Amino acid sequence: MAEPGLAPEIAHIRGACGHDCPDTCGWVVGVRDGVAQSLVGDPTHPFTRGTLCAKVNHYLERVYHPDRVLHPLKRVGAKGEGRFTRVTWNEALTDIAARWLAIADRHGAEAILPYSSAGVQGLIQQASLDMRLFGSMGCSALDRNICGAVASAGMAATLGVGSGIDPEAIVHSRFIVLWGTNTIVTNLHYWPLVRAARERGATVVVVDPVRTRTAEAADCHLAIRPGSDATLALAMMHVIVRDGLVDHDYVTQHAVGYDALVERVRDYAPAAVADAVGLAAEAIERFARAYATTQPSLLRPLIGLEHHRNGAMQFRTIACLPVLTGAWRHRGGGLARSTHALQFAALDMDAVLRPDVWTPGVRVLNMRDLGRDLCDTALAPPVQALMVYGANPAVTIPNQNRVLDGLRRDDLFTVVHDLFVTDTARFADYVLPATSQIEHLDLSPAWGHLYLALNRPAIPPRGESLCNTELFRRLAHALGRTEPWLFDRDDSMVRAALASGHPWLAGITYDRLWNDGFARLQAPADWRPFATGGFPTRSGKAELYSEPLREQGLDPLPAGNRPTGTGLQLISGKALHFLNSGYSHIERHRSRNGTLYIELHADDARTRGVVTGAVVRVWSDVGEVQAVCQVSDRVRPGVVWMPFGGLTDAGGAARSVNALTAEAPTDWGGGTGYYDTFVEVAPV
Ligand SMILES: Nc1nc2c(c(=O)[nH]1)N[C@H]1C(S)=C(S)[C@@H](COP(=O)(O)OP(=O)(O)OC[C@H]3O[C@@H](n4cnc5c(=O)[nH]c(N)nc54)[C@H](O)[C@@H]3O)O[C@H]1N2
Ligand SMILES: Nc1nc2c(c(=O)[nH]1)N[C@H]1C(S)=C(S)[C@@H](COP(=O)(O)OP(=O)(O)OC[C@H]3O[C@@H](n4cnc5c(=O)[nH]c(N)nc54)[C@H](O)[C@@H]3O)O[C@H]1N2
Ligand SMILES: [Mo]
Repeated sequence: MAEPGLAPEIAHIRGACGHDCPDTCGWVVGVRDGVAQSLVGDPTHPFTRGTLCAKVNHYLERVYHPDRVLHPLKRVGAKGEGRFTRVTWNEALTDIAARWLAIADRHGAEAILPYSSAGVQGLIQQASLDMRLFGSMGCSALDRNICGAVASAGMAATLGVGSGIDPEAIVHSRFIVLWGTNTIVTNLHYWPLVRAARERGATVVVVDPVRTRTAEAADCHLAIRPGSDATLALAMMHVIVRDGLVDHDYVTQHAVGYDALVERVRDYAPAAVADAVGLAAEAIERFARAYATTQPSLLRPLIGLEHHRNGAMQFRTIACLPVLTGAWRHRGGGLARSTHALQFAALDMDAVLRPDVWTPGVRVLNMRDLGRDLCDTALAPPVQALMVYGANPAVTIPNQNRVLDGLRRDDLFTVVHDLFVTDTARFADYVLPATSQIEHLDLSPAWGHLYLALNRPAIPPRGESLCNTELFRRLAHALGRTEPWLFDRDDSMVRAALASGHPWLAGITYDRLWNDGFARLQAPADWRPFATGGFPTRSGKAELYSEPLREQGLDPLPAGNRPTGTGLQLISGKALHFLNSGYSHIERHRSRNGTLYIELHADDARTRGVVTGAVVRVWSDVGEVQAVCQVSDRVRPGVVWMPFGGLTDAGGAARSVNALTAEAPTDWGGGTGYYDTFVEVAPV
């Protein structure tokens, strides 16, 4: 209690952003009387450096937004209508447990599908007690591969893993390729490191079909045709082999399949593939030579290459480049992608997820196919109950119309746990209130760097909201379960994860994180994972030729196989003021992106008779939306761009760009080719 007449003291509490983003920023929340007054980037966090982003600068508006769900809600209107009435937690939990038990009794527990993604990205709130509960019940499992899995699987075919070097080592690089990633928009806190490298003499090249903000800020932008990156990489290898730029010593010692690769790249002379790639042969020649002769050289891809039907092959192929040039030898050389695998290898994940209590052999459903599976009456057993948390599949999964048809099913019992009545929640039988990141405890392993943060709760849960772990403890209780591992406390799960004994966690204790907020994994200062080989592939070497791929009936060699279609190729990228579908219903953010729009090249606009500002019809094989037309020189002819997020379309319908995408599977890795969508555009 403060002295009378003095302002009550503000407490400053360290935490970390829980959004699905590579940056996982450290933040400091100023709290008075249980109310958050301020939230700023942690100035002591080396990656955050005291700044947040266009979204999280206004995070407290999200926390205190009038539309936040603060009590359990039960549906009273039709599915999709979004009419609910307030009920007690007891009523909601009792009914949900009874419905689940009845469904499991009648159809088997596999008729229950838990569906979650990285809406809250952290160790225990993202996945812990939920996995134990649903796993032990024998519910259907979910294959989560719309983000990162394809890239990892593709890279692993060449390198054995989906992770590369410590991204912070980029400051040592002299030639940086930001390959299918829009750093300034999606990975903002990485940009100062790119700039630092540049100040030390590095050249920055962006490979992206769209002239993004990042492309504009680079030394060179290669506006490639979408999906032709593997072809470009093979042409680069052609030049590298032809001009004697191969690090033979490295390749001989640490790679297999070099001769077969040389044979393969013969057909990929820059002049032969220039059209397919959409770049001039001389530009490819110059790029290849600069890349191979400037060391350390670093490739930095994130998601852009993965959301294609040939997504895994794109990653598998570009991962061959630093092997041929021996870039892995150098500090700051090689490839830097997600650090997810490094963080999770250090933590004791089995202690958190407890796979030992899961029912073996349960059905696995791919999140990409949610619409198809919900609509499939022949599925045995059919999905009768859906529990969505930390995800908004009505907006984010391909073929939105099919997802909505599935959610509309009268005999489907749907529960959604979220902070807001999302487009998915509008179809729920129960909407359960979730805490925001400043209301719960979590450990935050980042996928864009090697810092680990402890997110301390700064304020009590608002209203009757519950964090994910507490929700699953209560659901377990309502289901009549008593096993102690379904009721583990949040801090004990974090402590257990930190107690792995992994050398990179040496000295990183719960108490230290509680005081400092974050710690850097204890990777060696000059960590070069593959400087002397040691690739965790079957052969123990980098696999330029892959026997495991051949055994799966796939091309054992890198290949340029650009998916094609008729019409305009639609890229639907991340938006500056949204976090995937998040923030799009908040006016401040929405007004900055406006109504659904489409950018297209002047030539394509002319032949279709559409002009800037006009409302146009955009359709594909699976759906149609209305969008505001924006003639733009950011895209090349044949390519169009639309923002991804939960915008209403220009006709006022709650349709996102995923009304146009189809559930096209990737070559391997189980993902989907969001960006291999072909559309036509016409005046309304
Ligand atoms: N502001 C903001 N930040 C975010 C997010 C957000 O929604 N908003 N989402 C977060 C999430 S979940 C993720 S996974 C990351 C993703 O981060 P990024 O990978 O940077 O984001 P994307 O927009 O998916 O794709 C990056 C770029 O790939 C390009 N691209 C598409 N197809 C191709 C291709 O065939 N070849 C090449 N070379 N480029 C191609 C696109 O034009 C786009 O500019 O961002 C995270 N950060
Ligand atoms: N067309 C197109 N589609 C895409 C992409 C694209 O580039 N183009 N990108 C893809 C990518 S990379 C990704 S990662 C996916 C994202 O797909 P999703 O994960 O489905 O999307 P989000 O919008 O991030 O949804 C997260 C939800 O979690 C909620 N949430 C936040 N914190 C909590 C919490 O503590 N508890 C609970 N229960 N809920 C919480 C948020 O309010 C939000 O509604 O979309 C994919 N879809
Ligand atoms: Mo993602």
